[in-house]
Order: sequence, then structure tokens, then C-alpha cells
Amino acid sequence: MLTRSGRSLGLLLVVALVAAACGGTSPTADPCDQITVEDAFVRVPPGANTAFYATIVNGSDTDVALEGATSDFAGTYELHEVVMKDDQMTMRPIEGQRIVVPAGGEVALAPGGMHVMAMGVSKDLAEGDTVTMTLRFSGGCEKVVEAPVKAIGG
Ligand SMILES: [Cu+2]
Repeated sequence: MLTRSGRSLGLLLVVALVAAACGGTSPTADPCDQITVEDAFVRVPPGANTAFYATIVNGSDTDVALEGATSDFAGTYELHEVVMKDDQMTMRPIEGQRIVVPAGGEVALAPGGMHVMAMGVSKDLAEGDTVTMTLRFSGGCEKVVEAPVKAIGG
């Protein structure tokens, strides 16, 4: 009787240790759970088009890519970058419509750099409003983000 319960206690301990080892960051963890979107906002539309900005943090051990975004306040959404061309700042669609966020890293979509271009704005957006953006990542991952509408200088 003593030997028997001693053995099952040992077995329990092994099971507990294995369970602990599998917790945390196992390689099979869904990278989607470890993508966070911070400081999201949309610029008060200066005209027919506007832009969405945010910092995307990838806490997983796999590279992920932002592959698109949608919402209900504009006609089309494109991933854009700002480049210098003939000494002038100009923007263009990002090749392949993909922004890679490296494993354990982050990428900032910010004024003067990369952004989600929202074209054909169909809603009256003013400072203080909020829009809901759905960001689509590689691997079928989608993140829904509440983004305040903000006026930015310039
Ligand atoms: Cu743009």
C-alpha cells in the first residue's frame, strides 16, 4: 500500500513537470495570440483619403506579415510607404502589399513612414471619433483594433 501510493505520487510529479514545460512559449503556440497592436489612430481626413497608423509588436518566435486592413469608413485600403523621389517626399503602395514584423520585434506605422492608406473616405470623421480596423496578418490571423481619430499637424 505504501509503495503503491509512493509510485503514483512520483507519476503525478512527472505529469506536473511535463505540463509546466509545455506552458509558456511552446513552438506550436499560435503567433496570432502574440501579436499586439499599440497606439493605433486614424488621421482626421484632410480630403478624400486618410491614413491609419499603429505600432505592431510581434511577441512570437515566428516572423509575421501585415497583409492588409479593412474598415467601414473608406472604399479601399492599401499598405503605403513614404519615399524620397526627386528630393520630394512621396508615397507609394508597398511592393507585395506585405509588411513583415520580425519575430520578437516591432514595426511602427507612423506619419512620414509606412501607413495603411484609406482611400475614398465615406464617413464624416472628426477628432474624438473612433473607427474599428481589422488588420489581416499572414497565417489567417486577424486583429480588430479600435482606433481614435486624431488631428495631426501639417
Ligand atoms: Cu498613402
